[in-house]
Amino acid sequence: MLSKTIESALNNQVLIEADSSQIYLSMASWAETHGLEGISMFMYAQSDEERMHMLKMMKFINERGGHARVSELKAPKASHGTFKEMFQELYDHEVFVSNSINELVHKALTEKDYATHNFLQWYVAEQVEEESQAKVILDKIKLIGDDKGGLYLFDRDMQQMASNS
Ligand code: OFO
Repeated sequence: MLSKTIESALNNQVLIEADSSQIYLSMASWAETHGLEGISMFMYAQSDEERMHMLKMMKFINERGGHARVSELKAPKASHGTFKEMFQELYDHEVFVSNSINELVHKALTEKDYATHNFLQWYVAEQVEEESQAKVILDKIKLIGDDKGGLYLFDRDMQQMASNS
């Protein structure tokens, strides 16, 4: 059975995952309207993944005797200066999510809720992967610089990443 404190902390994370899905959906749409097809496919896939993170957490809350809440979401920003800035925002957002998961893990331990602690390990591993993926993308972008041919290849790479994830 979840304590009220853990239930509300998990519900807060549900909101963050839902918010992440919205942010990435908005990035996908922006990229699609800028001819960045591969990047948009990648961002649509990221958005779906975040929704899956949200659903997984909702199921857990309900299974453990809590009540998973669906909250109102604020609209993410609709446009981005450049795709480089967009990927920097993606990276920063993943770091924010990792910090939030770490806080949750800490709370679960403090409350001696080992079931939740165990459940959260999946998110810890997922965040390591997502942060490192975002970092690899930023490194690639640095390599491209202003090379147009490089951007074309990068966009194709992103399409590949989207179909592998
Ligand atoms: Fe990429 O964040 Fe979910 O967990």
